[in-house]
Amino acid sequence: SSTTSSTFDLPTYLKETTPFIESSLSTCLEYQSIPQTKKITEAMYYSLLAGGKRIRPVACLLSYDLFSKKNNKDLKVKYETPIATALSLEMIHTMSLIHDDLPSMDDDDLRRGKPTCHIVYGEDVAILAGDSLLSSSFEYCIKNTRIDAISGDNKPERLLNVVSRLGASVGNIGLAGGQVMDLECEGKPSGEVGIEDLRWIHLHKTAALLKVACASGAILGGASEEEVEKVEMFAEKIGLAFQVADDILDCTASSEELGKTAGKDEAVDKATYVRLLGLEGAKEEAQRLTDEAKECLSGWGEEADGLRAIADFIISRSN
Ligand code: GRG
Repeated sequence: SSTTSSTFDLPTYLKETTPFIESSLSTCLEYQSIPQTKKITEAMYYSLLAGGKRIRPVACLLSYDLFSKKNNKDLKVKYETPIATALSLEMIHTMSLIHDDLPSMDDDDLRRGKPTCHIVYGEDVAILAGDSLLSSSFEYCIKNTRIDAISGDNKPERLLNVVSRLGASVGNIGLAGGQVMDLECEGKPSGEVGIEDLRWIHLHKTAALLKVACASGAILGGASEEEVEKVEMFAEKIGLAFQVADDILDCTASSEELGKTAGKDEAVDKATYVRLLGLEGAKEEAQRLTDEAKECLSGWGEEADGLRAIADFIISRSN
């Protein structure tokens, strides 16, 4: 594994790009003119703007950069084509977090250090805020993607390709399917859940959205089908690495915070990478997946350093 020296500096990129993503997110839902929609829209914005790493939008924009020739200083101009998709991805991600935290799912009171959507707005409104974020994400993507500015041929087809992939990533062979398989496995003793089950869950719960993030950026940037596949394979590996890293973080955090979480689901017999592979084994697995991810980019030079930096960030992050 080599972290070769690169001209791309991820902290600098994030310092410039995250505020752009967040300010665009803060106006993506319209409601001022319709007072009846105040409550649901507030609930949607509450979770959308509650912080978070914005990894999926960033992955989409960096994937776009790999193919687009646009290099404007002004991010509004540089990203006029992929920004709508990047925001849609964050809306979908936020929906999945709101629903994941519900009493009938993980039953969490806190997310990103703040009370969860259902704690603030009630379970009924939280369910509807999630549903609404999901449908608004498609509307937003279709209405706001500057199709005229797409590079390459088949402009409308590229947008249709993106939207169809977004849909697939949420459904029964995506987020929702991964979540159901996760619930099924939680009902079993951890000894009956194997590494392949865990892989399937995380391929769908976590990697699916990162895959469409990278694929859609590439598609809008003008990538060929083969190029899209390479970027997708990259995303699949970092999606899995992300989850292995999460299990490692959970394990190291819960030994520090023992007692705080006792009685919650962290304490129950649950299959995780750390449990199945051991802490050292899990660390090796995360590194192996990151190396494999970078190998998918071996056909590119320094123009892929942004994506390589994301891969490194995912396993070295602290939250
Ligand atoms: C309602 C159709 C429908 C689907 C939802 C609840 C659900 C089905 C799926 C659960 C998906 C889920 C919560 C997956 C875990 C993904 C994950 C790794 C979340 C943490 O992501 P980060 O670390 O979070 O990027 P931040 O806070 O940085 O945004």
